[in-house]
Amino acid sequence: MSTPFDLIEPDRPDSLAGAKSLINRAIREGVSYFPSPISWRDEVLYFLLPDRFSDGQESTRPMLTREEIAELRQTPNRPDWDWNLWSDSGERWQGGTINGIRNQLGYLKKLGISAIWIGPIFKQRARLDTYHGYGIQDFLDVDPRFGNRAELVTLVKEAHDQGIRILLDVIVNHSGDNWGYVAPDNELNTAQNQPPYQGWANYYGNPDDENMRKWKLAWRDEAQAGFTTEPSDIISRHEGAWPLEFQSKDIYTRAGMGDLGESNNISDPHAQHKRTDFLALKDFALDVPGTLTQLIQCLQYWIALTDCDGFRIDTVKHMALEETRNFCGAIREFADLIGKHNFLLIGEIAGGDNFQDIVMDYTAMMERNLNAALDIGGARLTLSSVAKGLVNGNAYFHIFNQQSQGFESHRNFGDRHVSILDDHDHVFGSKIRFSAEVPDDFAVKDYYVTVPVAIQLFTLGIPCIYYGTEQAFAGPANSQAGKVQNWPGHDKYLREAMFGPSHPRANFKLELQTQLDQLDESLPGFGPFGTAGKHCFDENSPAFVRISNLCELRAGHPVLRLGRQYPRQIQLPGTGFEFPAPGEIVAWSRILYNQEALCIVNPNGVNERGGNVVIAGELSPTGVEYVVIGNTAQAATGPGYTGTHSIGSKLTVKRNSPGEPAFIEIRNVQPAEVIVLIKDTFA
Ligand SMILES: [Ca+2]
Repeated sequence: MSTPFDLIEPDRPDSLAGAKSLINRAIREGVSYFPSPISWRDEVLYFLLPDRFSDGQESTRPMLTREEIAELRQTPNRPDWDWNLWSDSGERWQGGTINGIRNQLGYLKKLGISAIWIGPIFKQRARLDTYHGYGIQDFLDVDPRFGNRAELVTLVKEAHDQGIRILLDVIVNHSGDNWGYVAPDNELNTAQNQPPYQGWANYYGNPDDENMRKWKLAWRDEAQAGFTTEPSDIISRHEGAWPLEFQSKDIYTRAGMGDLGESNNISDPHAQHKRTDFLALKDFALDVPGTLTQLIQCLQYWIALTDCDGFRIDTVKHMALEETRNFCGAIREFADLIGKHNFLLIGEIAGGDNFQDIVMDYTAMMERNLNAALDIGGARLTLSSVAKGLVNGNAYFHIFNQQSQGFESHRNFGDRHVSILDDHDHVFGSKIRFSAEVPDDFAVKDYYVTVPVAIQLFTLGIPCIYYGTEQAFAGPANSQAGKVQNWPGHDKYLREAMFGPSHPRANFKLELQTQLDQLDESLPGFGPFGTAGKHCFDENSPAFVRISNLCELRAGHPVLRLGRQYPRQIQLPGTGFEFPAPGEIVAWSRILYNQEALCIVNPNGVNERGGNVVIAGELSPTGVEYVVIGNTAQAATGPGYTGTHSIGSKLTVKRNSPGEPAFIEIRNVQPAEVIVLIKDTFA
């Protein structure tokens, strides 16, 4: 039986003919592929940026302890530390690799992760700082700063051996800054980006428009200067774009830089936000026959070669409905053919709820052949606010009803929704993580993030945890943040290097080999909490211990993954049953068949909280018992735990009087802690 390892050739294909040859071999030779899960609702996703997660060298540096982090918070002025240098470093390649991810699979397994979404690993321009991976130059190769194709194949295999799936991050809407626009009579080396937008059907170089006719498209050399208009001049793999087919100017829209947020005519395939370049990144003309097919073949190549389990698809908002549908359909057919019958396709639709509503509903996603969409609009901010006790819990639960489209509780939104607390962009809100906004003097700062993660894990949908969440990454202390330039207004503050490099890679303007071999010793590494030289893979940190406990619960109880979902009213002293004010406990049930699980979080960061929580009276006569199966405070404390609701303890269903709601008495939940109970109807 062949495996993907048998397909690896010494060099990557120059052309799509080479890619198709590998795809055909995979089919002909009957390569054995890892099957898809039956339902992605059973999985817990973890999103990481390959440059920022691990370089595989953590054993050579000390671990940043929680004691050190606490001490840093109490040190407003650090001697020998320049915040501006640390901040500058954040825009550089830090040195994370594919082998680094391989090295940390055990850590992720222990956390309870079952699928990793890896930021784009494809080859970037040699001398640009696109460490995030979204500016691709070679669609058929791995960026050498991340590693090589064989290492990627090995990563997927080793992950599968541990029961972990791998999702690749793919970009179909645009390519990297591989060429520039040259104004009439200008030299090629003046090739520019972002000339003014030209509306449909015009474009730079259009022979039918007098003002556009003389504009040229110049391919960039290794050092980013325009050097030729002729594809035949592109020799080095660091020049122009690859594969060969991507050296045709006809597959690019060439409309210049327009408004990415322009929201008129969202369904118009020729709207400005569909045709514009993405800043310096060049829009693909997916409406030109052949372009989409070529991109599909590139990505089928990566499925055949790596045995990956799904794609997160970038910038879907900027692709027409038919283009997304055809892309996803073709990917899905190929995956089906090779035995991956539930290949995951998640769309990123930025731009807020105006756009989200178009795609974040059930039928619109089916129209696009997507499995699910990332919930990065207003819902992300609502989740964060609910978890901080700033708004009523119902604000979050209401979103599911809004988007149920008449499917109601038995369908709801389930596996069509990927919940997000933090990510690498924060399209809305401050560019800092949940934990960064928690005051330094809160005792719960190192694990407050357990609350939103519990909401993600135990509500409808596929939860996605952003790397560093389990370490409560928070950047500089509150007292130091004022010294950090652009805080909290820059993407980099969401992208600390978890492995804690001492220095970033050599300057991206130097030759690629120098970047691979040397460090830039003029800058500190962009490590977590404003440090350099210490990693943060702490399997005993307060957030890690709690989140791993919750992931284990989720894996062990189908009702927590698959059940219907009901927010629960609560009776506080002196009130009736109602949805309480912000800062009180938030409670909800999941019901599967006749089994009910009750989830309770205390979003109050300072005070303990409790109340009488409604449960499904029709399933539970007075006197029935619920048993505590999860208690994060106890998970963190261990055998010395003396608080309420210890694991295994039971609570009896009560009613104030016949006909009144059935409830159980939840008392003294500590700040930022989580309690889960279950009624085992099968006992
Ligand atoms: Ca587009």
